[in-house]
Formats: sequence, structure tokens, C-alpha cells
Amino acid sequence: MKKMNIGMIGGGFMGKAHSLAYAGMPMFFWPAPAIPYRKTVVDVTDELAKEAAERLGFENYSSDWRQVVEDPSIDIIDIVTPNDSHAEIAIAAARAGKHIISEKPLARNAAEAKTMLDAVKEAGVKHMVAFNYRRTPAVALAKKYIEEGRIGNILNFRGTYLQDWSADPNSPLSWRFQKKIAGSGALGDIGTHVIDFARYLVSEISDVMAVAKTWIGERPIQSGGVDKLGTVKADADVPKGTVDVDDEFSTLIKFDNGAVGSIEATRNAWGRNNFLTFEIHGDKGSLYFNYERRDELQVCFADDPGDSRGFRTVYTGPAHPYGEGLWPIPALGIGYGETKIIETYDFFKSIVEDTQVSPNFQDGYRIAVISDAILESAEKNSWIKIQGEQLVGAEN
Ligand code: NAI
Ligand code: SOE
Repeated sequence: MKKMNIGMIGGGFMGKAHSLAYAGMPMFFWPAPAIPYRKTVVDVTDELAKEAAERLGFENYSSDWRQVVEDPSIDIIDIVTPNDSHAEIAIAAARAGKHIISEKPLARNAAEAKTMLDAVKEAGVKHMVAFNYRRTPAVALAKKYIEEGRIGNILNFRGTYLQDWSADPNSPLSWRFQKKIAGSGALGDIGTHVIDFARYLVSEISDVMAVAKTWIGERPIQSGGVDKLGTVKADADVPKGTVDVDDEFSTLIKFDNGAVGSIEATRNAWGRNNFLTFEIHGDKGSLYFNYERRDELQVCFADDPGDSRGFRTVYTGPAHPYGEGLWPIPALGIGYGETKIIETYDFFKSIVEDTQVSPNFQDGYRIAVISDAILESAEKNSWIKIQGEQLVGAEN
């Protein structure tokens, strides 16, 4: 069976998740489109890269991503570094003719994302942006029901992404709080996942009206290494650095197809962990999903008998999207790892079958345009019309 060599740039949290997916994909989806081979992993020092190679199962390691991007034996470049390096690595990888999967957000802002989109288009390589939550089977099932007309015309989408890992002011100054690295805060980090849901499930977003807040203006500087995402608390005497991104935003949205709704995200919501939800109302029914209960899709169909109409739970399993490769009985448990395995499967399939998978750099760019508009709206306290070509579905 064909093998494809991976050069993975970054060996942190997402390095772990993507490595697990490379190892696991053929175990779930067989025959696999091709076998992912973990060839070379890169981190900022040889020491970190060596440790990542041992831990994550890569044959080689390097502290120079440019060398790996130029290596003729590498087929795919996987970008799992913080947001400020996505563009430079992706553009170099595209020019070297590599297929590319990049973590989200695609870039720090729309202008940067556009340079990446232009580069992959010019090079003719396959590209994917890793909004993996849409590959949760229950989310793909919601998409299927919507496409089948089961809930009719969509009237409203309400999406949230609530976490609490940064609610404590003593949790450290992750790169996720620094504009020069992250681009934006809760918006780019987690709000973009909800924007992806909204575009995937409903339609393109046409207008936004937002508020944004930074609740904690400075945080203890961490001493380097992989981010601990709030799990360590600094002592009182640790020097502090400035937070210059949003902790929270809420926005009203209008869609191209006439639907309306809202999106909100915060990492300061005590008690919420990975509370990534949507509720969608159509004129024939409603759907509700919460990632904290990701085996379940709540459905209510208007044509159910009146005396038993109400939300009921569908547990995803073999009868549902991706069921052919996952576990043989519903509710055995879909995890974060499975969403990444499915993502890897679809990406490899697109390469082997010469199609363009979604979400791709067009989607990543478009989501960056919407994110920029949300910040502009919050700053100007006014509705912002989303500019640029409407890209949903193009080249998918
Ligand atoms: P992390 O901080 O845990 O790991 C980043 C790794 O990249 C570190 O090992 C760091 O040393 C390395 N690195 C930094 N600059 C580098 C460079 N120039 N060359 C080589 N290595 C470099 O970060 P994490 O959480 O893995 O985030 C990485 C990306 O993944 C971000 O864009 C983030 O937004 C995204 N992400 C996506 C998630 C999802 O659900 N799809 C979940 C978590 C993160
Ligand atoms: C931190 O908020 C984080 O790791 C995000 O970066 C991811 O995108 C999200 O999936 C989980 O939380």
C-alpha cells in the first residue's frame, strides 16, 4: 500500500494529537487511502525535537523546519506550531510542492491567511485547515439531517464555545494571550471553531455585530516550554506580562440565506470545560449538540406526534457518518482522538483521489475575514458587512 511521509512542525499538544491520528487512521479506516509514515518531526531545539521523535514515533528529528520542507522525501507538511509561524511555513511548503495540513486559526488575521491561500492555489497542492470538531460524527449527522431537509429551512443558529482554563488570573501568560503570536484571543483560539460550524451547517455569514472584552490585563510570565493552559498557577512574585487580546466575545450574526443567530466564546467561564455547542432551529425541527456529550445529537422534529414531541437523543454509531470505520456499537465513546483520525482520513483521501477536502485554506481565510470583522465591529460598536468574495463551497 502507498505510504506518505509526514514532516510535522511542532511537537506540543497538537503534535501529540496529530501523531496519534497518523498511527490510528489505518486501524480505523481500512483499506486506508495511504499509510501515514511519521518521517521527521521539528521543534525549536534539537533536544525538544529528539524527545518529540522518541515520544511521538518519528524516524528523524530536526530543529530546522526549512530543511524538512525542502526534503524531497517528504510528501505532507503538518503545521502544529503557534499561529505566528503558520504562514511562513505554509508558503515555503507550498512552494516546495508539499501537501499541507495547518492547525487553526489558519493565520493571525485575514491578510496573512490570504498569502497562504494564494500560495497553495499557485502551487496546486492539497490543503486543509484543522477545524476537526466538524468531524465529530454527531456534527456530521446534523449536517446530513440539514441537507436532507429534516429540519426544514434554518431560522436560527446559536453557537457557544466556553472554557475556564484562563479564568484564574494566576494562570500563566500562554502564547494564546499575546497578539503578536496568536493574532487574537478567545476569538481566534476557540470562536473560530464555532464560526466553522456556522458556515458548515447553515451558510456563509454576511454581517456581524459584536462586543469583545479583556477581563484579565496581565498574567504571570511562564518560564518557557510547552504551554500548560492554565493547569499551573504561578507564585505571587512571578513577573507579569500584558494580555493584549480578547478574553471573550459575543456577536450577532446574519447569514446569506436569511437565517440569523449568535456566536459567543470565552475561556473565563468557570465550570465550563469544552462547552462547544450549537442549537439550530428550522421551520420543521431543531438540533442541539454539546461537545461535552459528543456521542449525542439532540433532535426534535415538528412532525413527531404532538403528545411525544420534544428533544430526544440520537447516539452516534455505525448507522451514522464515519460509522463504517469507528466503533461497532453506538455510545462506546467518540473522543478528541477520533475527530483527528477522521480528519487525517479525509485529508489523505483527498490527496490520493485528487479532490480538495474541506475545510481548506479558502475556509480558513474566510473565517479569518469574519474574525477580523468581529473585532472591527466590537471596536466601532456597529454592524460590519463581511467583505470579499463569498467562498463557501468553492473548490470543495
Ligand atoms: P503548544 O504550545 O502545545 O505546542 C507548540 C509546539 O510548537 C511547541 O512544542 C513549540 O516548541 C513548537 N514550535 C514553536 N515554534 C516553532 C517553530 N518555529 N518550529 C518548530 N517548532 C516550533 O501549542 P498547541 O496547543 O499544540 O497549538 C499549536 C497550534 O494548534 C495552534 O495554532 C493552536 O491554535 C492549534 N490548536 C488546535 C486545536 C484544535 O482543536 N484543532 C487544539 C489545540 C491547539
Ligand atoms: C485552548 O483554548 C484550546 O486548546 C484551543 O486552542 C483548541 O482549538 C480547542 O480545541 C481546545 O482548547
